[in-house]
Amino acid sequence: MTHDQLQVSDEVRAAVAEGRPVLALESTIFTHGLPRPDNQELALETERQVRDLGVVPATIGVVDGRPTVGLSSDEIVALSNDDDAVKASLRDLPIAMGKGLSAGTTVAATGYLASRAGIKVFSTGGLGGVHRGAETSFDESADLGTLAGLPLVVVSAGVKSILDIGLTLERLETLNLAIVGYGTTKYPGFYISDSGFSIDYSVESPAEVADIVAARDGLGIESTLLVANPVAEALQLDPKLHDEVLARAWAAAAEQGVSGHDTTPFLLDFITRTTGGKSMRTNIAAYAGNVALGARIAAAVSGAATER
Ligand code: PSU
Ligand code: MN
Repeated sequence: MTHDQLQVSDEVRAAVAEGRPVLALESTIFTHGLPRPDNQELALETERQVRDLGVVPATIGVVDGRPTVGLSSDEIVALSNDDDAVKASLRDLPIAMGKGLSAGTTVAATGYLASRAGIKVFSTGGLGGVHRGAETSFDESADLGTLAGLPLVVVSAGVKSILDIGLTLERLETLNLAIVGYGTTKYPGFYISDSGFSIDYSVESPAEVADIVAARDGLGIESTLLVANPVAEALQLDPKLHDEVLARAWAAAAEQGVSGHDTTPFLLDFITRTTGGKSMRTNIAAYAGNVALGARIAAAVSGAATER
């Protein structure tokens, strides 16, 4: 990719060059993950939140065929309201470029572009993973394989419980994707603080994450460190409601024959509509928590942090 093809905003380019903290943010969350107009509000508010923490936000997406790191507010608003914007994972990027399409970028595509621009830390809502029934459908998000080859830190509230969490954790192990819980060894299920699955390690501070990253980079290991950051219990979706709605969402997807890259948006939309906005509140809280933590980690990784 030449510099002409990858558009990096002046602000992001300068911050990366000077070693100041930058936090990458994805765009599928607002093009395909949330209904309007909350999607646009969330994306803009997230950028403000990152700036308030003294970190440069780099929202990443594709504008008229141009992969862009550091979308402007106008571009975020346009993408949020573009009916023609596609969902682009890594494999779709060259196609979107060739065809001049606009696109929301998934974690895989965002992580790739962030890395190309020299950014090391990326916050998202929920990571893609292994779908239920993957043993026959083979539906595993490209997020996993892609992050396995990128030297990033990705903060998420786990994978959404629409996925098969046990199988996802197995795949993370196979792919050498390291995972630590932030303040917990209970793996979060995005809408719920504890998915029922455990992970081996927790970390207690951004500085501890920075130490792990320094060790990884020192060894020349180029795979993402995943930081699982649970939503506060007080803000989680009621676990009983969660289980009920989830069962109905899967049934609806099967009944309507939804498959492939439509699966994640379909299930998320079903859950949002069915819980009457309760899941949305959790979604927004979880994302805000990941953004705040990602910003602190970006500061720690860049050496700009004062906290220890
Ligand atoms: N998980 C969520 N919300 C989302 C996504 C995942 O809770 O919006 C998006 C992310 O951009 C993720 C993508 O990278 O869906 C994964 O899609 P797929 O399963 O088709 O790879
Ligand atoms: Mn898929």
